[in-house]
Amino acid sequence: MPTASELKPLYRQMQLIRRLEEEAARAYAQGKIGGFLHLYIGQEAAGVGALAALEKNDYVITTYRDHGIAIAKGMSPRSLMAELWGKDTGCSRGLGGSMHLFDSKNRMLGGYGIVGGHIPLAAGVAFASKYRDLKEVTLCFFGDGAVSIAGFHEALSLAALWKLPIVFICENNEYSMGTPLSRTMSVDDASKKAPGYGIPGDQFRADDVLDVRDRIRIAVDRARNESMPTLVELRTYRFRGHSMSDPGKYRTPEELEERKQKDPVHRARELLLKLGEKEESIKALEAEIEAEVEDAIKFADESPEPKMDLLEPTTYDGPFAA
Ligand SMILES: Cc1ncc(C[n+]2csc(CCOP(=O)(O)OP(=O)(O)O)c2C)c(N)n1
Ligand SMILES: [Mg+2]
Repeated sequence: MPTASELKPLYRQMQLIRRLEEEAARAYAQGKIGGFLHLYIGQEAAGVGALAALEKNDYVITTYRDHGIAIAKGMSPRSLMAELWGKDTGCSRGLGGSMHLFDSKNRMLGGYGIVGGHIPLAAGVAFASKYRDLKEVTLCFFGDGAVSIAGFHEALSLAALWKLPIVFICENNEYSMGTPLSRTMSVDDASKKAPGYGIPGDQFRADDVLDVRDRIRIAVDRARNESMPTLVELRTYRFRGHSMSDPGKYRTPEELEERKQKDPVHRARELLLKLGEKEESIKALEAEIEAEVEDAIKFADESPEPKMDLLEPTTYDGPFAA
């Protein structure tokens, strides 16, 4: 039986991510954020649960839908929001934006816009840990759309062959932009591909954050102790459009409503109450989160723009390229 004290910090992270992104959507509509903005709303239990299975020195790498993963790996809300606002105080000095969050101190290695492009990079990170004989694990997140990309197959093939300490996590939210799963994958479950590489697979719904933590921990332990990769498919759903410019006409309002009934953040809140946490104590926690979100917005609003002289050295062979 789980306890309220183990669930509370995970609920805190999920609610913080949810509120930061709701405010980011508002800021986008106000023109404070440029470029793309892909929200993680609805998928929070996947990232928060999986990262709860990691040790501090483990690595994570993910797609452009990266805000929740960055926060769950320890990035500060100020650093995130300032990056979304394109400000100099952001995690990538305002030059990367939403899709290119990066936080080497917390071992969050991005934020990648090319579908599936980062999966071989993740295998490289895991290779480096193994080569240096360090007991570190790499978690690599990608969407269902990436399973049909060459990089996915190359990375899994080598990770399996070289027995790399990595967990591949397909966040299957049923759509690649507006294209449903049935039109992009030949099987209904990405983890069915694991036996083809000779590695273990797992598949389950990512609605319950503690369940996600416990199941991913099995794969993380396998990576750390046996240096054996695992391919996991997490079934999830995004409540917002693919990005801010997507009106979502490819799905019915009924489908969306039905999925919202399983909202992982509400579910964690209800479970907290069932486990004996008092309503007032949850409200106090939520007030604390609101203050943190407000502080991050104020910080982003008031931060300076990136300096123009960063442009050239960060594009080619300047100090950042070293
Ligand atoms: C190689 C490549 N092809 C196409 C695109 C355009 N594109 C951006 S996101 C996306 C859909 C990816 O869907 P999925 O992997 O399921 O991730 P989700 O957005 O659902 O999290 C596509 C096709 C791209 N960024 N990279
Ligand atoms: Mg998808």
